[in-house]
Amino acid sequence: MPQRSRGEVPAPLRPPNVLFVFSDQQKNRAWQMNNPLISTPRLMQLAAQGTVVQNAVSQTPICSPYRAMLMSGQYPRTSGVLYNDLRLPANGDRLSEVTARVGYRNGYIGKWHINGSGNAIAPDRRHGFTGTWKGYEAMHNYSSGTAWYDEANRAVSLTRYRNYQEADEVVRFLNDHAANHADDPFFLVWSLGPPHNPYSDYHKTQPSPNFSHYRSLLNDPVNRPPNYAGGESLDSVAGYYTMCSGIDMALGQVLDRLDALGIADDTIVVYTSDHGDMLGSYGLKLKQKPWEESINIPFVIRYPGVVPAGQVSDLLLGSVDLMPTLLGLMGRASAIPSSVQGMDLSAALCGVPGAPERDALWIGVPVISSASTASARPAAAYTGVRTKRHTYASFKAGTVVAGYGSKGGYILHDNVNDPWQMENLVDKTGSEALQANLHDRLVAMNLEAGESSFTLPARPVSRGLYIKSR
Ligand SMILES: [Ca+2]
Repeated sequence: MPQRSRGEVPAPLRPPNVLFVFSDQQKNRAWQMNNPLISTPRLMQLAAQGTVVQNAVSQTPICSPYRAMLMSGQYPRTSGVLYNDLRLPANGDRLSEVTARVGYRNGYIGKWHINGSGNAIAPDRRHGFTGTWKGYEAMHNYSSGTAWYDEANRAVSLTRYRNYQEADEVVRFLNDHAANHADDPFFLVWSLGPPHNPYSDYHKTQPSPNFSHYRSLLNDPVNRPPNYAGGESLDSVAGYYTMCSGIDMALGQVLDRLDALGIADDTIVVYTSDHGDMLGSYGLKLKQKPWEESINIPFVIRYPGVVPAGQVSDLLLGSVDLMPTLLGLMGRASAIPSSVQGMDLSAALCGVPGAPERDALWIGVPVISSASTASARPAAAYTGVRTKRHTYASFKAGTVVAGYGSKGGYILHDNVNDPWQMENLVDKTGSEALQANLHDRLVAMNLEAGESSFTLPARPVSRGLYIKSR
């Protein structure tokens, strides 16, 4: 038997196709595995056939920074995309440029949001997606108006609910692959708009169970998240759940086509999201916050015969790790550019004994733009670390947050003993050694992420910024 070095994924006999699917603003607690009330049977099926990573983290949980990290493998300070509506600079080494270099046919369908502005993205701003392109920068119209701009930047109208119209395009791409390009592997990204607000736009999704079912369930407080405290209406929560079920139906259409074409075994399918949504937890809205509802995202991967089926993994997987990990799974680790700062975790995903893993991830929104602040109050700049067990974060001293003053502060949560993060352990008796250790790690990880100038409060204060100690 040939010897392999530690942590190496066996080279595939033929390069696998990659279908990378991500929704917008879907927290990890918004699918059936982590909330049995939310019906997502097709994602459950994918999970049974693949591996679920429960510690997938959106390190900078807002659109443009996540998408820049996906495409660059770099921290926001390095790529320059620190907040929304900043343009990811071209450098020739973005994920899709590398996949093209190693022989993949690229395609992109859906929301882009790393161009800075304008919904018609110029071809030289597509970072190597030179083939199929049904893209737009940022729109959250789901049932009428423009669907996307095509390869020649012609506007195409929505004729059905966005998910399903996009699924038709994915199917068209897959059919074309099977008919005309079966010998060339593809790298197709499908970037869905839902379940991003407006949550009232659920009504055209027509999934089952539907809005009325979820709204009725939520009348009973036992069916609400334990940390739900208002701030986002139950109608919005029900609309959000409905959108998650609607995505699942569209995903099912695509998974069925992979089966029908006989290419499911040759195709890596990833399902994830760009970040979550507080959705009323602690009374907060939206994202850009260090709590699980904001940073912990679904991550399901199916790669038959390579990634174990039916596994639930506690691997820590960050946004900067996506690009090197995908290239590793393609058997193209040697093509990972030196500009990439993330880790290739493909061997760990494949269950290779002794494969390298992370024991901590940097998290942070080091800069809040004025536009972002307006749409996501209260929001405050922070940096932190997320380990498998703990979340520790520092809000920037002097950051002005509506209703919370300008003191800055720290949070420390034990996500095993307190999964809903109800208790802030900062400065609690018995937390001293843990807190000191995590603080040292935060200082080190801020250095790694290029945030060493982030202003940390002199020492942890006794009250968290949002959650008062009990
Ligand atoms: Ca987003």
